[in-house]
Amino acid sequence: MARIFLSCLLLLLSAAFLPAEEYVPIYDEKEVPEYTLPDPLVFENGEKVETAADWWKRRAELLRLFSHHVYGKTLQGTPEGMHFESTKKLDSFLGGKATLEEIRIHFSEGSDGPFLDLLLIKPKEVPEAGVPTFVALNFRGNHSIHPSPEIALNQNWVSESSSDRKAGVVVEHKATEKARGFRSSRWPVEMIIDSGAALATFYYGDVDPDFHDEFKNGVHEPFGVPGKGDWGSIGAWAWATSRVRDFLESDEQVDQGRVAVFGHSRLGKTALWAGAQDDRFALTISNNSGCGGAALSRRRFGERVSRINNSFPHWFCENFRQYNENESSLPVDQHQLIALIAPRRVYVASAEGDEWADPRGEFLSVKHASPVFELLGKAGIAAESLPGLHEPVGGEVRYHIRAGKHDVTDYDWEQYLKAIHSLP
Ligand code: GTR
Repeated sequence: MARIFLSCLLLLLSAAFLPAEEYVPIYDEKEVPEYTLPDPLVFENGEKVETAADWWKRRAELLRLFSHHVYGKTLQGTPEGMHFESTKKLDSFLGGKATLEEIRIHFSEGSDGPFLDLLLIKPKEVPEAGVPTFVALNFRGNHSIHPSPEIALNQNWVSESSSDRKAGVVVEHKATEKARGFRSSRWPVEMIIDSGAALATFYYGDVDPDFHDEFKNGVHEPFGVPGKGDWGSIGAWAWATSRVRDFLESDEQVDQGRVAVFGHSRLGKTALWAGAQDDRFALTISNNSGCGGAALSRRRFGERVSRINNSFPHWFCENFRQYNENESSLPVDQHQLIALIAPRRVYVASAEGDEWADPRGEFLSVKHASPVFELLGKAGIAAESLPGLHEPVGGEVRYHIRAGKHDVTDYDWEQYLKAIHSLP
Protein backbone atom coordinates (compact mmCIF):
# COMPACT_ATOMS: atom_id res chain seq x y z
CA MET A 1 0.00 0.00 0.00
CA ALA A 2 2.76 2.37 1.05
CA ARG A 3 4.58 1.41 -2.13
CA ILE A 4 1.61 2.25 -4.34
CA PHE A 5 1.16 5.55 -2.50
CA LEU A 6 4.84 6.37 -3.01
CA SER A 7 4.78 5.63 -6.74
CA CYS A 8 1.59 7.71 -7.15
CA LEU A 9 3.26 10.56 -5.34
CA LEU A 10 6.34 10.28 -7.54
CA LEU A 11 4.17 10.26 -10.66
CA LEU A 12 2.30 13.36 -9.51
CA LEU A 13 5.52 15.13 -8.62
CA SER A 14 7.17 14.33 -11.94
CA ALA A 15 4.07 15.56 -13.81
CA ALA A 16 4.18 18.80 -11.83
CA PHE A 17 7.77 19.41 -12.82
CA LEU A 18 7.47 18.47 -16.48
CA PRO A 19 7.40 21.44 -18.84
CA ALA A 20 3.75 22.15 -19.72
CA GLU A 21 4.19 21.18 -23.36
CA GLU A 22 7.39 19.61 -24.46
CA TYR A 23 8.47 20.80 -27.88
CA VAL A 24 9.13 17.98 -30.32
CA PRO A 25 10.88 19.17 -33.47
CA ILE A 26 10.44 17.36 -36.79
CA TYR A 27 13.77 16.11 -38.09
CA ASP A 28 12.50 13.45 -40.46
CA GLU A 29 11.47 14.38 -44.02
CA LYS A 30 8.73 11.75 -43.83
CA GLU A 31 7.05 13.76 -41.07
CA VAL A 32 7.01 17.02 -43.01
CA PRO A 33 3.32 17.70 -43.75
CA GLU A 34 1.97 18.21 -47.25
CA TYR A 35 1.68 21.90 -47.93
CA THR A 36 0.83 24.36 -50.68
CA LEU A 37 2.90 27.51 -50.86
CA PRO A 38 1.28 30.86 -51.60
CA ASP A 39 2.42 31.90 -55.08
CA PRO A 40 4.50 35.09 -55.17
CA LEU A 41 3.15 35.71 -58.68
CA VAL A 42 -0.54 35.58 -57.77
CA PHE A 43 -2.29 38.52 -56.09
CA GLU A 44 -4.46 37.99 -53.00
CA ASN A 45 -7.54 38.39 -55.22
CA GLY A 46 -6.38 35.50 -57.43
CA GLU A 47 -5.19 37.61 -60.37
CA LYS A 48 -1.90 36.60 -61.95
CA VAL A 49 1.24 38.67 -62.17
CA GLU A 50 2.10 38.70 -65.88
CA THR A 51 4.54 41.59 -66.26
CA ALA A 52 7.27 43.35 -64.33
CA ALA A 53 4.85 46.28 -63.84
CA ASP A 54 2.34 43.89 -62.19
CA TRP A 55 5.10 42.60 -59.95
CA TRP A 56 5.74 45.99 -58.38
CA LYS A 57 2.07 46.11 -57.34
CA ARG A 58 2.19 42.57 -56.02
CA ARG A 59 5.41 43.44 -54.22
CA ALA A 60 3.68 46.30 -52.37
CA GLU A 61 0.93 43.88 -51.35
CA LEU A 62 3.45 41.31 -50.07
CA LEU A 63 5.40 43.92 -48.15
CA ARG A 64 2.19 44.94 -46.39
CA LEU A 65 1.37 41.31 -45.61
CA PHE A 66 4.79 40.67 -44.07
CA SER A 67 4.51 43.88 -42.04
CA HIS A 68 1.05 43.00 -40.81
CA HIS A 69 1.43 39.28 -40.09
CA VAL A 70 5.11 38.65 -39.37
CA TYR A 71 7.54 41.44 -38.47
CA GLY A 72 5.23 44.34 -37.67
CA LYS A 73 5.09 47.81 -39.12
CA THR A 74 8.44 49.54 -39.18
CA LEU A 75 8.96 53.16 -38.28
CA GLN A 76 9.31 54.89 -41.64
CA GLY A 77 12.34 56.85 -42.72
CA THR A 78 15.02 58.78 -40.92
CA PRO A 79 13.91 60.18 -37.55
CA GLU A 80 14.02 63.91 -36.99
CA GLY A 81 17.18 65.11 -35.33
CA MET A 82 19.19 61.99 -36.18
CA HIS A 83 22.85 62.91 -36.37
CA PHE A 84 26.28 61.37 -36.54
CA GLU A 85 29.11 61.92 -34.07
CA SER A 86 32.60 60.85 -35.03
CA THR A 87 34.22 59.40 -31.90
CA LYS A 88 37.43 58.01 -33.40
CA LYS A 89 39.42 58.13 -36.61
CA LEU A 90 42.60 56.12 -37.20
CA ASP A 91 44.55 56.52 -40.44
CA SER A 92 46.40 53.34 -39.90
CA PHE A 93 44.89 50.07 -38.78
CA LEU A 94 45.85 46.42 -39.48
CA GLY A 95 49.51 47.31 -39.97
CA GLY A 96 48.69 50.24 -42.24
CA LYS A 97 46.47 48.52 -44.80
CA ALA A 98 43.21 49.81 -43.34
CA THR A 99 41.60 52.79 -41.66
CA LEU A 100 39.27 52.64 -38.67
CA GLU A 101 36.46 54.94 -37.70
CA GLU A 102 33.94 54.89 -34.87
CA ILE A 103 30.74 56.81 -35.30
CA ARG A 104 27.90 57.23 -32.84
CA ILE A 105 24.59 57.38 -34.70
CA HIS A 106 22.21 59.33 -32.47
CA PHE A 107 18.64 58.55 -33.46
CA SER A 108 17.35 61.88 -32.15
CA GLU A 109 18.53 65.38 -31.34
CA GLY A 110 21.04 65.88 -28.52
CA SER A 111 22.94 63.05 -26.92
CA ASP A 112 20.51 61.64 -24.33
CA GLY A 113 18.42 59.58 -26.72
CA PRO A 114 19.04 56.10 -28.14
CA PHE A 115 22.08 55.54 -30.35
CA LEU A 116 24.21 52.87 -31.94
CA ASP A 117 27.98 52.74 -32.18
CA LEU A 118 29.22 51.97 -35.65
CA LEU A 119 32.66 50.54 -36.35
CA LEU A 120 33.82 51.21 -39.90
CA ILE A 121 36.96 49.52 -41.21
CA LYS A 122 37.96 50.39 -44.77
CA PRO A 123 40.93 49.50 -46.97
CA LYS A 124 43.54 52.23 -46.99
CA GLU A 125 43.66 52.21 -50.79
CA VAL A 126 40.30 53.28 -52.12
CA PRO A 127 39.62 53.34 -55.88
CA GLU A 128 37.72 56.25 -57.38
CA ALA A 129 34.45 54.33 -57.44
CA GLY A 130 34.77 53.65 -53.71
CA VAL A 131 34.78 50.27 -51.95
CA PRO A 132 31.99 47.71 -51.65
CA THR A 133 30.81 47.70 -48.05
CA PHE A 134 29.11 45.20 -45.73
CA VAL A 135 26.64 46.56 -43.19
CA ALA A 136 26.80 43.76 -40.64
CA LEU A 137 25.04 43.26 -37.32
CA ASN A 138 27.08 41.64 -34.56
CA PHE A 139 25.98 39.71 -31.48
CA ARG A 140 28.58 40.63 -28.87
CA GLY A 141 29.75 44.21 -29.37
CA ASN A 142 32.16 45.69 -31.91
CA HIS A 143 35.09 44.82 -29.67
CA SER A 144 34.26 41.12 -30.03
CA ILE A 145 34.97 40.98 -33.77
CA HIS A 146 38.71 41.75 -33.53
CA PRO A 147 41.24 41.76 -30.66
CA SER A 148 42.54 45.28 -31.33
CA PRO A 149 42.58 47.52 -28.22
CA GLU A 150 41.73 50.41 -30.56
CA ILE A 151 38.12 49.29 -30.77
CA ALA A 152 35.93 50.78 -28.02
CA LEU A 153 34.46 48.32 -25.54
CA ASN A 154 30.70 48.34 -25.79
CA GLN A 155 29.11 50.01 -22.79
CA ASN A 156 25.67 48.48 -23.20
CA TRP A 157 24.37 45.25 -21.88
CA VAL A 158 25.95 42.17 -23.42
CA SER A 159 24.49 38.78 -22.60
CA GLU A 160 26.80 36.60 -20.57
CA SER A 161 26.61 33.42 -22.62
CA SER A 162 24.28 31.61 -24.93
CA SER A 163 23.34 29.16 -22.18
CA ASP A 164 22.12 32.12 -20.10
CA ARG A 165 20.13 33.26 -23.08
CA LYS A 166 18.59 29.86 -23.49
CA ALA A 167 17.65 29.82 -19.83
CA GLY A 168 16.14 33.29 -20.28
CA VAL A 169 18.46 34.78 -17.65
CA VAL A 170 19.26 38.42 -18.15
CA VAL A 171 22.72 39.19 -16.85
CA GLU A 172 23.82 42.78 -16.43
CA HIS A 173 27.28 42.52 -17.86
CA LYS A 174 29.71 45.20 -18.94
CA ALA A 175 32.20 44.09 -21.58
CA THR A 176 35.69 43.58 -20.25
CA GLU A 177 39.13 43.51 -21.91
CA LYS A 178 38.80 39.73 -21.94
CA ALA A 179 35.99 39.99 -24.44
CA ARG A 180 38.16 41.54 -27.14
CA GLY A 181 38.22 39.44 -30.27
CA PHE A 182 36.07 36.84 -28.56
CA ARG A 183 34.05 36.29 -31.76
CA SER A 184 36.86 36.94 -34.26
CA SER A 185 36.51 33.51 -35.87
CA ARG A 186 33.27 34.76 -37.42
CA TRP A 187 34.81 38.03 -38.64
CA PRO A 188 37.79 37.58 -41.03
CA VAL A 189 38.48 41.32 -41.03
CA GLU A 190 41.83 41.03 -42.82
CA MET A 191 40.38 38.83 -45.53
CA ILE A 192 37.61 41.39 -46.13
CA ILE A 193 40.09 44.28 -46.24
CA ASP A 194 42.60 42.37 -48.42
CA SER A 195 39.82 41.71 -50.93
CA GLY A 196 39.21 45.47 -51.19
CA ALA A 197 35.92 45.61 -49.29
CA ALA A 198 34.93 47.52 -46.14
CA LEU A 199 33.07 46.43 -43.02
CA ALA A 200 30.54 48.60 -41.17
CA THR A 201 29.38 46.72 -38.08
CA PHE A 202 27.33 47.43 -34.97
CA TYR A 203 26.06 45.59 -31.91
CA TYR A 204 22.37 44.78 -32.30
CA GLY A 205 21.72 45.24 -28.57
CA ASP A 206 22.54 48.96 -28.93
CA VAL A 207 19.27 49.24 -30.82
CA ASP A 208 17.11 46.90 -28.78
CA PRO A 209 18.49 44.57 -26.09
CA ASP A 210 17.54 41.01 -26.93
CA PHE A 211 15.16 40.08 -24.13
CA HIS A 212 11.47 40.52 -23.55
CA ASP A 213 10.82 43.56 -21.36
CA GLU A 214 7.59 44.84 -22.93
CA PHE A 215 9.75 47.11 -25.11
CA LYS A 216 10.84 49.40 -22.29
CA ASN A 217 14.43 49.76 -23.50
CA GLY A 218 16.01 50.34 -26.90
CA VAL A 219 14.35 52.33 -29.67
CA HIS A 220 10.78 51.13 -29.08
CA GLU A 221 9.88 53.36 -26.15
CA PRO A 222 11.09 56.64 -27.69
CA PHE A 223 9.64 55.83 -31.09
CA GLY A 224 6.43 54.17 -29.95
CA VAL A 225 5.91 50.96 -28.00
CA PRO A 226 4.47 48.26 -30.26
CA GLY A 227 0.79 47.65 -30.44
CA LYS A 228 -0.56 44.49 -32.00
CA GLY A 229 0.65 45.10 -35.55
CA ASP A 230 3.80 47.05 -34.78
CA TRP A 231 7.44 46.18 -35.03
CA GLY A 232 9.15 43.77 -32.70
CA SER A 233 12.89 43.53 -32.14
CA ILE A 234 13.69 42.15 -35.61
CA GLY A 235 11.86 45.14 -37.07
CA ALA A 236 13.92 47.50 -34.94
CA TRP A 237 17.25 45.85 -35.75
CA ALA A 238 16.41 45.94 -39.46
CA TRP A 239 15.43 49.61 -39.21
CA ALA A 240 18.85 50.33 -37.66
CA THR A 241 20.69 48.83 -40.65
CA SER A 242 18.89 51.43 -42.77
CA ARG A 243 20.12 54.19 -40.47
CA VAL A 244 23.66 52.90 -40.98
CA ARG A 245 22.92 52.98 -44.71
CA ASP A 246 21.87 56.63 -44.28
CA PHE A 247 25.24 57.36 -42.71
CA LEU A 248 27.16 55.58 -45.48
CA GLU A 249 25.47 57.74 -48.10
CA SER A 250 27.66 60.63 -47.01
CA ASP A 251 30.89 58.62 -47.26
CA GLU A 252 32.57 59.19 -50.62
CA GLN A 253 34.84 56.21 -50.10
CA VAL A 254 31.88 53.84 -50.16
CA ASP A 255 30.73 52.47 -53.52
CA GLN A 256 27.05 53.43 -53.20
CA GLY A 257 25.98 50.79 -55.71
CA ARG A 258 27.63 47.96 -53.81
CA VAL A 259 26.47 48.01 -50.21
CA ALA A 260 25.38 44.69 -48.65
CA VAL A 261 23.49 43.84 -45.49
CA PHE A 262 24.70 40.76 -43.61
CA GLY A 263 23.52 38.83 -40.58
CA HIS A 264 23.83 35.40 -39.00
CA SER A 265 20.96 33.46 -37.44
CA ARG A 266 18.44 35.85 -35.80
CA LEU A 267 20.46 38.59 -37.44
CA GLY A 268 20.12 36.75 -40.76
CA LYS A 269 16.34 37.02 -40.33
CA THR A 270 16.95 40.71 -39.67
CA ALA A 271 19.13 41.10 -42.78
CA LEU A 272 16.40 39.60 -44.98
CA TRP A 273 13.74 41.91 -43.58
CA ALA A 274 16.12 44.86 -44.00
CA GLY A 275 16.95 43.92 -47.60
CA ALA A 276 13.25 43.50 -48.38
CA GLN A 277 12.45 47.01 -47.18
CA ASP A 278 15.48 49.06 -48.20
CA ASP A 279 16.49 48.97 -51.85
CA ARG A 280 19.77 50.75 -51.14
CA PHE A 281 21.11 47.29 -50.22
CA ALA A 282 22.40 45.80 -53.47
CA LEU A 283 23.10 42.45 -51.78
CA THR A 284 21.34 40.76 -48.86
CA ILE A 285 23.07 37.94 -47.02
CA SER A 286 21.28 35.49 -44.75
CA ASN A 287 23.66 33.15 -42.93
CA ASN A 288 21.88 30.21 -41.25
CA SER A 289 18.77 32.29 -40.58
CA GLY A 290 16.22 29.44 -40.28
CA CYS A 291 12.67 29.89 -38.97
CA GLY A 292 11.31 33.40 -39.54
CA GLY A 293 14.27 33.95 -41.90
CA ALA A 294 14.97 31.95 -45.04
CA ALA A 295 13.31 28.65 -44.02
CA LEU A 296 9.78 27.86 -45.20
CA SER A 297 7.39 28.00 -42.23
CA ARG A 298 4.98 25.46 -43.76
CA ARG A 299 7.57 22.67 -43.66
CA ARG A 300 7.49 22.78 -39.84
CA PHE A 301 10.97 21.23 -39.83
CA GLY A 302 13.26 21.95 -36.84
CA GLU A 303 12.22 25.23 -35.24
CA ARG A 304 8.56 26.08 -35.89
CA VAL A 305 6.56 29.28 -35.64
CA SER A 306 5.06 28.27 -32.26
CA ARG A 307 8.45 27.56 -30.78
CA ILE A 308 10.07 30.78 -31.96
CA ASN A 309 7.12 32.88 -30.74
CA ASN A 310 7.16 31.18 -27.35
CA SER A 311 10.93 31.43 -26.87
CA PHE A 312 11.31 34.93 -28.28
CA PRO A 313 8.00 36.75 -27.85
CA HIS A 314 9.65 40.08 -28.66
CA TRP A 315 11.13 39.25 -32.10
CA PHE A 316 8.03 39.33 -34.32
CA CYS A 317 4.73 41.23 -34.13
CA GLU A 318 1.87 39.96 -32.01
CA ASN A 319 -0.16 38.96 -35.07
CA PHE A 320 2.44 36.31 -35.91
CA ARG A 321 1.33 34.31 -32.84
CA GLN A 322 -1.95 33.45 -34.59
CA TYR A 323 0.04 31.08 -36.73
CA ASN A 324 1.46 28.97 -33.93
CA GLU A 325 0.80 25.36 -35.06
CA ASN A 326 -1.29 26.97 -37.80
CA GLU A 327 1.26 27.78 -40.52
CA SER A 328 -1.02 26.89 -43.41
CA SER A 329 -3.21 29.91 -42.58
CA LEU A 330 -0.31 32.33 -42.96
CA PRO A 331 -1.03 34.50 -46.01
CA VAL A 332 2.72 34.48 -46.80
CA ASP A 333 5.71 32.17 -46.54
CA GLN A 334 9.39 32.95 -46.43
CA HIS A 335 10.19 32.39 -50.14
CA GLN A 336 8.12 35.53 -50.71
CA LEU A 337 10.37 37.48 -48.36
CA ILE A 338 13.30 36.57 -50.61
CA ALA A 339 11.24 37.45 -53.68
CA LEU A 340 10.67 40.92 -52.20
CA ILE A 341 14.38 41.61 -52.62
CA ALA A 342 14.41 40.80 -56.37
CA PRO A 343 15.94 41.86 -58.70
CA ARG A 344 18.66 42.78 -56.21
CA ARG A 345 21.10 40.03 -55.24
CA VAL A 346 20.35 37.65 -52.36
CA TYR A 347 22.65 35.04 -50.82
CA VAL A 348 21.22 32.38 -48.51
CA ALA A 349 23.63 30.00 -46.78
CA SER A 350 22.93 26.90 -44.69
CA ALA A 351 25.05 24.48 -42.68
CA GLU A 352 24.69 20.72 -42.84
CA GLY A 353 24.76 20.37 -39.07
CA ASP A 354 22.18 23.11 -38.51
CA GLU A 355 18.99 21.07 -38.78
CA TRP A 356 17.17 23.38 -36.37
CA ALA A 357 17.32 26.02 -39.15
CA ASP A 358 16.10 23.53 -41.83
CA PRO A 359 18.70 23.72 -44.63
CA ARG A 360 16.36 22.09 -47.14
CA GLY A 361 13.62 24.58 -46.25
CA GLU A 362 16.11 27.40 -46.83
CA PHE A 363 17.02 25.98 -50.23
CA LEU A 364 13.36 25.55 -51.21
CA SER A 365 12.74 29.16 -50.29
CA VAL A 366 15.32 30.49 -52.74
CA LYS A 367 14.11 27.98 -55.33
CA HIS A 368 10.50 29.15 -55.02
CA ALA A 369 11.56 32.80 -55.06
CA SER A 370 13.34 32.25 -58.38
CA PRO A 371 10.33 32.82 -60.71
CA VAL A 372 10.22 36.43 -59.50
CA PHE A 373 13.91 36.94 -60.28
CA GLU A 374 13.33 35.37 -63.69
CA LEU A 375 10.34 37.60 -64.42
CA LEU A 376 12.61 40.57 -63.73
CA GLY A 377 15.27 39.24 -66.09
CA LYS A 378 17.64 37.75 -63.53
CA ALA A 379 18.88 34.21 -63.13
CA GLY A 380 17.29 32.23 -60.31
CA ILE A 381 18.12 28.77 -59.00
CA ALA A 382 18.07 26.12 -61.73
CA ALA A 383 18.98 23.20 -59.41
CA GLU A 384 15.94 21.02 -58.64
CA SER A 385 17.24 19.60 -55.39
CA LEU A 386 19.50 20.54 -52.52
CA PRO A 387 23.05 20.90 -53.94
CA GLY A 388 26.03 19.05 -52.52
CA LEU A 389 28.20 20.52 -49.79
CA HIS A 390 30.34 23.46 -50.90
CA GLU A 391 28.67 23.68 -54.29
CA PRO A 392 27.14 27.16 -54.50
CA VAL A 393 24.25 27.46 -56.98
CA GLY A 394 22.18 30.25 -58.50
CA GLY A 395 22.50 33.54 -60.30
CA GLU A 396 21.13 36.70 -58.71
CA VAL A 397 19.65 34.60 -55.95
CA ARG A 398 22.30 32.22 -54.60
CA TYR A 399 22.57 29.40 -52.15
CA HIS A 400 25.13 27.12 -50.58
CA ILE A 401 25.24 24.50 -47.90
CA ARG A 402 28.55 23.83 -46.18
CA ALA A 403 29.79 21.19 -43.78
CA GLY A 404 29.76 22.02 -40.08
CA LYS A 405 27.45 23.56 -37.55
CA HIS A 406 25.43 26.73 -37.00
CA ASP A 407 28.19 29.30 -37.39
CA VAL A 408 29.86 31.77 -39.75
CA THR A 409 33.06 30.46 -41.31
CA ASP A 410 35.73 31.65 -43.73
CA TYR A 411 34.11 29.50 -46.41
CA ASP A 412 30.89 31.50 -46.02
CA TRP A 413 32.75 34.80 -46.21
CA GLU A 414 34.68 33.70 -49.32
CA GLN A 415 31.33 33.29 -51.10
CA TYR A 416 29.98 36.60 -49.78
CA LEU A 417 33.11 38.38 -50.99
CA LYS A 418 32.66 36.91 -54.47
CA ALA A 419 29.02 38.00 -54.38
CA ILE A 420 29.77 41.59 -53.39
CA HIS A 421 32.75 42.06 -55.71
CA SER A 422 30.87 40.74 -58.73
CA LEU A 423 27.98 43.19 -58.28
CA PRO A 424 27.64 45.31 -61.42
C1 GTR B 1 18.05 30.14 -31.61
C2 GTR B 1 16.77 30.41 -32.34
C3 GTR B 1 17.02 30.51 -33.81
C4 GTR B 1 18.24 31.36 -34.16
C5 GTR B 1 19.33 31.29 -33.12
C6 GTR B 1 20.35 32.43 -33.11
O1 GTR B 1 17.87 29.97 -30.26
O2 GTR B 1 15.89 29.36 -32.07
O3 GTR B 1 15.86 30.98 -34.46
O4 GTR B 1 17.87 32.65 -34.39
O5 GTR B 1 18.85 31.24 -31.83
O6 GTR B 1 20.02 33.56 -33.41
O7 GTR B 1 21.47 32.18 -32.72
